[in-house]
Amino acid sequence: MDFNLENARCSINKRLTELVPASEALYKTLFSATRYSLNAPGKRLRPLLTLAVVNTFADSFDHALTPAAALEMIHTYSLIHDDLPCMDNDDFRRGLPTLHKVYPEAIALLAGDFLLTRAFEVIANCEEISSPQKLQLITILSSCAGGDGMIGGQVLDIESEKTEIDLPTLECLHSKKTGALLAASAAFGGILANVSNETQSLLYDYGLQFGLAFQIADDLLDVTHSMAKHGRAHSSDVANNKSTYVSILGLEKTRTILHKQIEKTKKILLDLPKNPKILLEFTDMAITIPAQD
Ligand code: GRG
Repeated sequence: MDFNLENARCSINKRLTELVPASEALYKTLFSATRYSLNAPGKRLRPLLTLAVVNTFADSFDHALTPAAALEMIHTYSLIHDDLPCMDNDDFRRGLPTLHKVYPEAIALLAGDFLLTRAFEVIANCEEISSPQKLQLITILSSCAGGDGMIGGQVLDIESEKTEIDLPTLECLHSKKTGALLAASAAFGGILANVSNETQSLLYDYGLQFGLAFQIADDLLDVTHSMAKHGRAHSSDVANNKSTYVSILGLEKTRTILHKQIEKTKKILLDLPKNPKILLEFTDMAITIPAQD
């Protein structure tokens, strides 16, 4: 079975537009603000990961589009809230001014809340999947996006600002903040393809390890891009005194552990009961290894 990334991305974008349509309701500002962030050019990695898993086990991913779109809603909510002045206070996201720069801050906060709520609503109302599948999706999503997942990771991140943390603490922080939602995305694919419990646990682990590799690459890119552009590290992580892989390990060691982490991630795929070609290619596409200078 082939997986066409661009077709899959178009299908996700179309479903997102259907699930959060333009509205003429009294509170239409909420819908237009939400669509501003949702329609901005994100990579759609989390829903794509779900569809790539489904296509590894089945011929069609159509029934998976709404749950996959729900993952993008949760991710977009986290970005909107993360950019707010009370958190990272960022001015740009996905190449555009952040939502709170274009709409009032309270509307940005509420657009994030709306996306978080809507994600669970669209799964609960999805007609293409069974009730047991809905329950499994909601259970894993609430756990991975919640206090012991992404939100917990964000709290660890905030509390580690301006303090020096060690590598195991940084890894724990990122496995929750970034890894948990990617683990949920891979697990969503397993649930939607009705895989065995054993395969499901491999998929979850793959998503988690993929998340760590993705985060290490993101830390590296942040530094290499800002060095190339400004001649110094110039990111909000630096501005907020946050520990990163590069600040703890330095550039060279970070490159080395990125390569090791990518290998560890791909190795999990070799134990799947199906040809892992789509997921191996997805991993290579999604994790950019910055060029050495
Ligand atoms: C506010 C509850 C709450 C959580 C925020 C995920 C997160 C936690 C914050 C986002 C900030 C950040 C830089 C996280 C690291 C993971 C990461 C690189 C996110 C960006 O994901 P991409 O690259 O973004 O997939 P696009 O825009 O392409 O979707």
